[in-house]
Amino acid sequence: MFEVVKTTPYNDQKMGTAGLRKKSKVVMQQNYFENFLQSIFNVINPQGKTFVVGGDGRFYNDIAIQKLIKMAVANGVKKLIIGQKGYLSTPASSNLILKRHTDGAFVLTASHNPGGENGDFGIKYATETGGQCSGAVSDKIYEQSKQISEYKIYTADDINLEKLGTQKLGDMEIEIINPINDYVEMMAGIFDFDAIKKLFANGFTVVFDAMNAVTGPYAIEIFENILGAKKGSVKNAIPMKDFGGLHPDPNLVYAKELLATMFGDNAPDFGAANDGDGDRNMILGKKFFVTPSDSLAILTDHYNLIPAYKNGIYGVAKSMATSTAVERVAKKHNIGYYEVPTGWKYFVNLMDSKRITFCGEESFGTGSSHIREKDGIWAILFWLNIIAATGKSVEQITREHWAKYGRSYYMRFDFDGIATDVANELMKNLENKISSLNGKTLGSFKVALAEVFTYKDPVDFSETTNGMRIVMDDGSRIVFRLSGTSSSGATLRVYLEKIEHNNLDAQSRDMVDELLKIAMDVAEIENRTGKKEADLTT
Ligand code: VG1
Ligand code: CO
Repeated sequence: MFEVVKTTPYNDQKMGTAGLRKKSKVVMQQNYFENFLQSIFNVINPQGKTFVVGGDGRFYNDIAIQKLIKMAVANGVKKLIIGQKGYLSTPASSNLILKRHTDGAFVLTASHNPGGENGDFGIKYATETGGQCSGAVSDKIYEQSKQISEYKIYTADDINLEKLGTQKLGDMEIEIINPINDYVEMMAGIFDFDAIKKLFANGFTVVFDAMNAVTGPYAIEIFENILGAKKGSVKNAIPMKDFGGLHPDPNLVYAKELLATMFGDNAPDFGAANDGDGDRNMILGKKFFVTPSDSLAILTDHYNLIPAYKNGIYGVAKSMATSTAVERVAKKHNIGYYEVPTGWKYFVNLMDSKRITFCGEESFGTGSSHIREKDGIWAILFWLNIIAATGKSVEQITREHWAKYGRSYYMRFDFDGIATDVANELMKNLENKISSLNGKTLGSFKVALAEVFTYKDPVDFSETTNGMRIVMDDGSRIVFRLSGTSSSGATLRVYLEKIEHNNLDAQSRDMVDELLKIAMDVAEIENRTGKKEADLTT
């Protein structure tokens, strides 16, 4: 039965850096999910269209997917392609959009944010490009959500998401697919699986932490079943609604178990982790951590070792906040180089117009034009492929990179839970004075460029401002921006980079210390937030 249900707007359904992200309890409010989905439908007109649907398995995924199915029927959607049990990693969903030529996807995830009834829930909406919708589209959806008065739904029993194959609900087709197969096939088409198999056969050891989120089943299939890593190499492999209480963010703070293993006695040769929805990655060697910014630079430098890229790559792009390590690699290889605002959606036009092949962000995101999202397992396979081809360790590869290109000491400091108006005031104040810093001496640095970062997309010419940067005349940098993924309050991110060509073996914290003091001072952080130091350092 088709129903039109009256509703009233929530006024907080504005998408951030990557979709809508809220506390689970907020999304559980009456009609909250329905309002948001209908707002999307009202903007995109889903009549006759096909969408991919999945999620990272977190709390409320199952409920939201059933609602989505019934609303899709009522809104005239032609077909939904759904991952079995409702599972799909973000990269797997992007692959399906492109491979099956669908009109987009809905991925139910709050990505690296904790899950559960007291955690976060989220929705990423992607278009036929394979990437998340543009800022212009999400603005329209937000406007819709503020005036929504009804939504359409089809009343029926819940759909069985276990049963593979095609079924019908009303006039809509529902195809339940294995969420892993297409993704595995794509990876096998990019990397030298035989070389990696040999590596494992020769005793190379690895530990992968899926953090009880969506990539466990993908990792078991790829690393253990296909490539032959020892059984049990994949840890926390079963997706859980609350991620077993873990915060599924693969970094030095939250991937505690993995770090203990990799920095302990008898550490395996290689360690890695992904986030909740499988688009982020952390790379570790024996007692050794690779910063995501370095990882992007190193992968780019070694493109010729990978079957899919060995004939040459287009350029490379990074988010502005990411370190400039990859810029030096781009120069050396004489390929295009772009700096975009934070958020993967800004890479999409660059990939579609063949300006770039690789891209990455400091926030543990790396990827290529094989899809239009960052891809955690892709990055890990890339590293394994380099190791298999060179016979070198993670540490050796990274140290050789520093020796050749110099080292960007890099750290990010997050100041969490700031009242929104305090954070906005802080940024406003900084904006007002930022250009006056040009040419000034700050401590032992001289400012070469201080500005609000504005990006003009070379394809659609849209302009986006995102944070501020102070670049010193030795290339060192301070970047300030507010997070667009926190589910409550504001988070100020301060990114610091110090470039060294000779001093390659120092502690990052020591190397960025002076920049941190300058940043605290210039932005009046303590004064305005009461915080003497960051809540989280990655
Ligand atoms: C953060 C990261 C950004 C990333 C985004 C989504 O955004 O900084 O680099 O693209 O999360 O990642 P913000 O606005 O909070 O800094 V994911 O893994 O949540 O899709
Ligand atoms: Co993610």
